[in-house]
Amino acid sequence: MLDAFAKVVSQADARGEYLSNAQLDALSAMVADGNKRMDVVNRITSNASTIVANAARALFAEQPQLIAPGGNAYTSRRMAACLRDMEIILRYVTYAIFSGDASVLDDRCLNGLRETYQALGTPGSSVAVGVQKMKDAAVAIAGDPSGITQGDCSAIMSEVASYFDRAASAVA
Ligand code: PEB
Repeated sequence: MLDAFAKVVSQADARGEYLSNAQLDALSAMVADGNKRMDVVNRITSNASTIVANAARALFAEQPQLIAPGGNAYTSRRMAACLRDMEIILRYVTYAIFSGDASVLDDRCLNGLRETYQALGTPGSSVAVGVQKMKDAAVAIAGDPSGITQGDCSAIMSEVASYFDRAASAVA
C-alpha cells in the first residue's frame, strides 16, 4: 500500500536515482492543493450512506431484474451484501483519494474482485453501473461550490473520478 510520496520513492529507488524535478514539482503541487483533497475526502465520507443508498436505488430502478425473485439482490441477505459491497468500494476509493494513489484500492479491494463476482454469479457489469452512479453522486457532492472556499478543483475532481472508473472497469 503506497501513497503518492512512497510511490515516487519506490520508483526512484528501483532505478537507483534521486527524485526528479518533475516528481518534486508534482508532489509540491499536491501539498499546495492538500486542503482540496481533505475537503473532498471529508465530504464524501460524511455523505457515504446517502451516496450508496441513492446509487443502489438508481441501479435497481434501471435494472429491476436484480431485485425481482431470483435476482442477484433479491432477499434481504443479498440486498444487504450488495449495499455492503458498494460501501466497501466507496470506502477504498476515499482511501485512494486521501493517499493520492490507487494502490490501496487495487491491492485491498479490486484485486480478484472480478473473479469473486464470477464465482458468486453476481453480475460485475451491474456492480460497475452502481459504482458509476456513486461516482456521479460523489463528484456532485465533493464539487458543490456552496459553503466552501472557491478555487480550481478540476484536477482533484478528475482524479476522484478516475478512482471510481478504475473500480468500475475492474469488475465490469
Ligand atoms: C466482495 N461480495 C460478496 C462476497 C464477497 C464480496 C467476498 C461473498 C461473501 C459474502 O456474501 O459476504 N467483499 C466484497 C468486497 C470486498 C470484500 C467488495 C473487498 C475487500 O471483502 N448484487 C447485486 C448487485 C451487487 C450485488 C449487482 C451492487 O445484484 C452484490 C451490488 N455481493 C453482492 C451480492 C452478494 C455479494 C457477495 C448479492 C451475495 C451473493 C450470494 O450470496 O448469492
